[in-house]
Amino acid sequence: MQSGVRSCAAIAAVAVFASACASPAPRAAGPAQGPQGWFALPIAMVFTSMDEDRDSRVSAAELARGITSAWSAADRDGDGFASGFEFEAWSIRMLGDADASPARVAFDVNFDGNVSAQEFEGRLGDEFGRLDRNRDGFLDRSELVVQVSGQPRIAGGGNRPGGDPPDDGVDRLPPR
Ligand SMILES: [Ca+2]
Ligand SMILES: [Ca+2]
Ligand SMILES: [Ca+2]
Repeated sequence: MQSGVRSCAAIAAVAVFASACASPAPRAAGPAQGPQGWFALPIAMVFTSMDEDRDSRVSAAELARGITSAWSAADRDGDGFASGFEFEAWSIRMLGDADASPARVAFDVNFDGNVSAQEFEGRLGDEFGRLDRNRDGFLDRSELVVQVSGQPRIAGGGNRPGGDPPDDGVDRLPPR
């Protein structure tokens, strides 16, 4: 069972949605039941593409080089800014959707409608730090997937009194 869960997690890191792995026998879904299982974050696809040595984790050095490469893909005309159109194209290509998280507003710190190289690097660096839960300077696959319970959300969190860590805890970690 444990290895089955692990292989589902590995698959989830590649595919965006792997809810089919979640449970061989689907429960009777109530009306409030959401998707459940293991999910890879859209940003995980960006980070895993930076894994140059294919050791299945992304180092800080790989991140630095990966950001340079990702930026040249985002700023297609090389003017130093990713315009709204350029960023949308990059988001669809790399995150899978124009509205996938992190959205452009999360990059565009000064709200001028463009994402500068500095804003791009800053946002991806912040995402890396936020996801590196064990603070070892590497992003492992286990830090790039989240488990979603499918249970209705309770405002303010804490919907799992049973003791499991929050399934979406990566969103609650403070930035470094
Ligand atoms: Ca690596
Ligand atoms: Ca900006
Ligand atoms: Ca780590």
